Amino acid sequence: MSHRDVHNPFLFEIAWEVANKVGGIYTVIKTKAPVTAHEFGDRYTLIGPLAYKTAAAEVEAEKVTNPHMKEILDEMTSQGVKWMYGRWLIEGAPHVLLLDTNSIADRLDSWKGDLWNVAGIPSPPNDQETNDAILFGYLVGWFLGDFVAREKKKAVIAHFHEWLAGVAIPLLRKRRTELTTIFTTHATLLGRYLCAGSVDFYNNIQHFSVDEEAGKRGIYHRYCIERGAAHCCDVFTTVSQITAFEAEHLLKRKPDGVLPNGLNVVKFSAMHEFQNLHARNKEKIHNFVRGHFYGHYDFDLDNTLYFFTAGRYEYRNKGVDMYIESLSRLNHRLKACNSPMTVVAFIVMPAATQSFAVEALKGQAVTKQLQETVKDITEKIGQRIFDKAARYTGGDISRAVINPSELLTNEEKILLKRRVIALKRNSLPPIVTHNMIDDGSDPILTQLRRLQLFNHPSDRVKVVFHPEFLSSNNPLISIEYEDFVRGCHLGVFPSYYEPWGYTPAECTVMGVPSVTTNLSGFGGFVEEILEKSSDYGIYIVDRRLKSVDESVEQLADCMLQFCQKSRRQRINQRNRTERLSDLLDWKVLGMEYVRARKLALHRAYPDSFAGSESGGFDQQKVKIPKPLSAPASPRIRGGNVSVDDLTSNMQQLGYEDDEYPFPPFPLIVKRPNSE
Ligand code: U2F
Ligand code: UDP
Ligand code: G6P
Repeated sequence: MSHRDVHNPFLFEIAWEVANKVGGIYTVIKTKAPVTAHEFGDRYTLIGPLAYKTAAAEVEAEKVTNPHMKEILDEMTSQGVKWMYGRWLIEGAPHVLLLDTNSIADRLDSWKGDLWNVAGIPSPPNDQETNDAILFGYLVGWFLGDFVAREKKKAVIAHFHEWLAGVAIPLLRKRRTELTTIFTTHATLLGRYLCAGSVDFYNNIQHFSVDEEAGKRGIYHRYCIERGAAHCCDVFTTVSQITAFEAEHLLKRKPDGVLPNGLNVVKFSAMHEFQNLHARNKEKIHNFVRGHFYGHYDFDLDNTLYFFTAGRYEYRNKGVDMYIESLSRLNHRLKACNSPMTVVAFIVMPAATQSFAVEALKGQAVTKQLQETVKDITEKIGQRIFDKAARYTGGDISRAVINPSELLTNEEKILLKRRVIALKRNSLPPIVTHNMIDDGSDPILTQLRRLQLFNHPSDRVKVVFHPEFLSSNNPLISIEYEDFVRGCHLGVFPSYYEPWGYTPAECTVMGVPSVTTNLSGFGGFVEEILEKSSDYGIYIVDRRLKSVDESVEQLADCMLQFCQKSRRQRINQRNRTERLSDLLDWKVLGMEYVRARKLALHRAYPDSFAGSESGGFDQQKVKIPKPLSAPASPRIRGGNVSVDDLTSNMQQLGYEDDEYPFPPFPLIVKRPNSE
């Protein structure tokens, strides 16, 4: 390759979820944008698909100022490609280029033929997702190829996320396009499919016949795209050690490094503000609970804890099976020890529904009516007390004070009784808030019923399955997901397959304790850096070395211990949890992306580094912004090291020219009993 300026490269980041929310990758790109935009400025452009429904709300169109890009896009327009260029309306406001795959659908067949000839990747006719991936890949390949042909001075990095954006990688490699590519996979297709079935995944990972397994599941062509991208990129990365291990065996290339997912951490100027937010949002959840449990609302909200799990509905992969089983054991134990505590355990996972359940809506309505009646009456009582007192003109002062027995009028008493009678109910509070299409065979409902978690008054663990994501427009529980998390006490995510797992990480930065597992990318990450993470409100259930039954037991124990904490201990623990948020900030974790890009540049443009001692690299150490320091920072595994020390240690992580330090991943999993 010719000499190019590797110190001020252009960066293109390509993903199906750019300005297009589907799953966790959207969170990755969106939250990372501020640090990357800060580093690259106008040399940074994100490329995604043009989804007309959402694009207008996500992106503000602007003129293309880069002359090369303008020429290319004009040319593409003349050939029928529709696109949108602008600023993504998020923090950091990066440039985005959205390409309309439908506008060029007439080329699909010829591109499919080409993909087969060039890369040996087959594509069946009716897989819409794959068709989109191919159209998108060819458009991206076209754009980037033309860009490096015009931009001759600066190096160009193209960073692709997930197989859906991966088609361009083998094309660029085959065409010897003068740029460097990074491919980050956020899961493997085969891993996700195998785990969702009843396979003992981690013990057999070395032995799967990958082509055959992909073929059996009808995803061979997708698998080929993923594997092609992994093998043709200059630098291959995943989001966690566990996914790196998985990729090595299922995609047959050992990743060059791990890029853990960060978050854009917002610090409140007053440390205790997040605690106030907890109290305020908990009040909103209380309101829902009063309504939902009407007629059976005999427990004390001051001694009630809110647990929840949330995410895409992947029953086994997200560990919902384990969550419910452990809740049942917790229920028995709380009963056995006569605990004063009640746990309300939520499951927030979208599933197919017809409507809200009438019983659930009725509960909210009757309690709201009662609340309004009580509010009306108390206002009137206040007015009466005031009137009587204000009329005092001297003499016996006791006559100026209303007689307590006359506080309520007869009409008010009747109205109040009527409202209270409406609270009587013959059924138990429902375990699910909606009418499910699949009521009879839904795995969550089936297991709740099997374990008889029916919200009986004697149950110390109550359950509420909300088969829809939360939003403030919801008539039952009107709250945004983030506020709901803040109002809860414990997030429980006992995943079996979880390449990263944003949900427990989000809990952490909001100062909400959570449970994860050592099979999740996030759990592995935490285990590596913290000595005793449970002290800081991150409980890690062992799903590697323990049988299913032992893991369930461990989770039940951990929830029981949590129930035994005093309010003061909970407040204290939340403070410690929140302090870990610096570790998850992109300002720190973004450094891994910096290193991956440097490695990619070095591999693709070795000539541009010639002449300097280390193969041409800046010897300058990468600087990590110092996190907020707070006294008594959490202890890091391996000794007396604080979070602050860790971040400064990370500053010392020098970059090795051509090698990405990749710690070995010792994964030993005990065979589960009941699989
Ligand atoms: C990972 O989560 P994702 O957000 O990638 O999960 P999804 O968006 O649901 O997609 C998972 C894969 O399944 C594919 C999709 C992805 O490759 O293209 N897929 C599909 O084939 N058909 C569909 O209808 C929907 C999706 C990971 F699981 C988390 O742990 C991480 O936190 C996250 C971010 O790194 O990435
Ligand atoms: N989430 C949401 N609304 C909800 C529940 C969850 O927006 O009611 C989000 C949550 O904030 C998280 C994402 O869904 O960002 C789930 O990401 P995770 O990495 O846990 O799993 P993935 O879906 O990527 O496998
Ligand atoms: C926050 C608030 C406190 C409140 C507490 C309740 O810390 O600032 O005023 O007492 O939450 O905590 P709990 O764990 O019982 O919900």
